[in-house]
Amino acid sequence: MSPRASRASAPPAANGLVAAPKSRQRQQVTPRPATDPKELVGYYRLMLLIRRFEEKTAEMYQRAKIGGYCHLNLGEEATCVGLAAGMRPTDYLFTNYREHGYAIARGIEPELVMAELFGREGGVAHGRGGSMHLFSAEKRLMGGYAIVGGQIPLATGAGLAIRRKGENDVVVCQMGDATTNIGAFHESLNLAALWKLPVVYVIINNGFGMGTSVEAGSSVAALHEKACAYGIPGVEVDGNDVIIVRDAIREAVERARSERIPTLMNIKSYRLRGHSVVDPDRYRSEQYLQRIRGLDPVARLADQLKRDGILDDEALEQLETEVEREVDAAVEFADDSPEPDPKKLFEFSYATEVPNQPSALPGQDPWR
Ligand SMILES: Cc1ncc(C[n+]2csc(CCOP(=O)(O)OP(=O)(O)O)c2C)c(N)n1
Repeated sequence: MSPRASRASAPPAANGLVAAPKSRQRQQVTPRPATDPKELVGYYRLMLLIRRFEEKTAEMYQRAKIGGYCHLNLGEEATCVGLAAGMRPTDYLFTNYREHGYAIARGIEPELVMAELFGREGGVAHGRGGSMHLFSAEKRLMGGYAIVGGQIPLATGAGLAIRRKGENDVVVCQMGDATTNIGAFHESLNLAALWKLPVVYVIINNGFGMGTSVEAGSSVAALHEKACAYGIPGVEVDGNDVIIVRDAIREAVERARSERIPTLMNIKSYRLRGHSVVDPDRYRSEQYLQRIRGLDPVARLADQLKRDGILDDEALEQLETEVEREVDAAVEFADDSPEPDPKKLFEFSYATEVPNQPSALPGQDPWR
């Protein structure tokens, strides 16, 4: 599926109401240059790393090494890698709580991510964030947000800050499909369009918000069409192909940078397991699961690499061994990393010292 873009300006219907756009203009993303085989192998390795990392995370959760909520990117690897590859390293990324893969694709060491999941001092957020709050100012990953839609106004504000400072960076704001039903989504898109903010809103549409399908939760199931309410481009993208995702993101990011036009992207993907690691996933039929397993983006890229004569079975096996070693090393690092000192619980809560910075632990008198 090629990315489809619509800049909707619907004609008034006979009753005077504005009709929803029926046929959308088909806009091919700028023809892409052939991807360098080395680059393709790099993307595959990263996708495989995310796949094995997330499988190991599920195992570590079952072993009680990880606590709290935990959501995996299994099945969404092409969106993680393609999204990161379409941005400049200096652009900002805001995500929801399903973000381990984005953090790794952004260049954060898997060991720092695993240590964060274990709640250890050596984690990327010093163990203060956990699975849903990965953060790295250095890599411009601005979090990991657990409140559905919480990242959207913040990402929009970051776009406003960039604009006011006259800087050249772009903000990418990732979210799930169900998040497009939240009020902050609409308020943010309205302001971003009105103020011409350099923000790209990226829906990773895995078809479900917990156990509710897109069709059951949204009056408009083609989610990119929600862009027409704000007069900005809405683009539908095949999220199982890393190159298609990369090129679609790149085009939207560069449009935001050079023309200050925000875009709403609807990247269609699938999650191979339940909503979180504790979800038994009873609301999806075996038939549905079989169909989406057949679309697996990691297997699809491995097949392509073999078909194009870029990697043979032996080379694929070699990559598998390397990646498994890397994931085992991440677990070892996390296991060896110390627990944070409870007395330092509030460290890293604020960027600068503020007079009313809380220092009391839960249960203690905050005014003492
Ligand atoms: C404001 C708010 N309401 C409800 C929840 C509970 N909740 C957590 S995840 C989720 C579903 C979100 O689905 P979606 O946006 O499609 O993202 P996905 O999990 O598929 O990545 C809900 C309702 C929450 N965390 N925050």
